[in-house]
Amino acid sequence: MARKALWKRSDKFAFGAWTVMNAGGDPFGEATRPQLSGPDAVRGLGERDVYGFEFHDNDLVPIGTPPRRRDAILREVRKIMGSTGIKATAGTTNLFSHRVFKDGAFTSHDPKVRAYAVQKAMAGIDLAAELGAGVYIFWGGREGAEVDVAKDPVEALKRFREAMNFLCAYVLDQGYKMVFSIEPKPNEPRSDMYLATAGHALAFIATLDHPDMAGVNPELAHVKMAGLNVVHEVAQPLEAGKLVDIHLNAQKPLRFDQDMSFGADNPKEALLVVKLLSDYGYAGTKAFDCHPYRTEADPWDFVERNMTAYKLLEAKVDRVNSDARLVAMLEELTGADDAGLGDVLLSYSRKNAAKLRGMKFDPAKLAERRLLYERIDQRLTEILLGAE
Ligand SMILES: [Mn+2]
Repeated sequence: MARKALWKRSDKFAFGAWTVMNAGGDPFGEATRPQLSGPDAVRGLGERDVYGFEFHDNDLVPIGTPPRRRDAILREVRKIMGSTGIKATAGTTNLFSHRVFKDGAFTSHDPKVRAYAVQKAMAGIDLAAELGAGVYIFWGGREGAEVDVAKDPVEALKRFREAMNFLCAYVLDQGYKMVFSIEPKPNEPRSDMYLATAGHALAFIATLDHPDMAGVNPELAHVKMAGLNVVHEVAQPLEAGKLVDIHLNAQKPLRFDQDMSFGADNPKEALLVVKLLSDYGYAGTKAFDCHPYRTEADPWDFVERNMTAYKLLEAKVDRVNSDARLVAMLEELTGADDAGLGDVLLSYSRKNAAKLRGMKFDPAKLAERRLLYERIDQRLTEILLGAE
């Protein structure tokens, strides 16, 4: 791109190493561009002033790599981190590619597969700690079922919890400064997956031995695959103080996992996600988890467009928040008169209940208040389209 870069490292953008290592293969076709190595992926991102990279254990260290080779790869990655300034921001375990996980990892029927999965996650956590990553992601790619009669979902969730509890205790015992993050997804590659949305993940986290050690990294495309609202998907963990990372991308609703670039499908929705993160001062990394179109020869236009889209949307958020017409309409909408209510709705007490019981309301009159949703939505559209 000829345009001057709009982003800086201080924006805290991150990419999954796997996003640029994606060589364009899909279930119907072979790779369409050269396969980058893990270190080359990290280098390319670092050279483009990306703040951080996320990685699966096997993005850097393929399964079966001898220990000496592992250490050599790690030295190379550390050297690239030193020379480009890029940080390792999140690690994760690949518990889905190898056929051993064809029926799940933490939720497999086979205790040996479950034990292998936990062992692999321990090694991945060690790797992440060695590179200084403060977040460790759990995306249960194979934790699900096609045949529910053959896999008790209650038992599966118990097994999932056992694994998470074991690994939380491992992190504490090692003294690593690391939080866990669950990445929900409703389906694909399994027909149905456990922990389908941020709400599912939050409820599950509350049942862990160390709920304070775990949060959520919602992915916009994942919830969109279920036809749900991406802004709400991000808002719930944010409100719960559990948004530890976010995976930004785009997706047409109710389709296969398209993993398109941020803003590529629905710019208004993307704008509202940026507004949410910005209005509430989200301070974590903003990671892109998507991949270049299969028609691309290399991943670098893709990397630049994602960060550019975020920064342009961020500038629009400033416009939205300072637009006098929009601000006035929103104030009218949200500033209903509460005279006479006092603190009656703030907290329950017998006194407040008695007071509320005695209040007189005129629902017909209340219903007359104008709600300028058409005008507000249109004003947002105008700002997005660059109208005066
Ligand atoms: Mn993701």
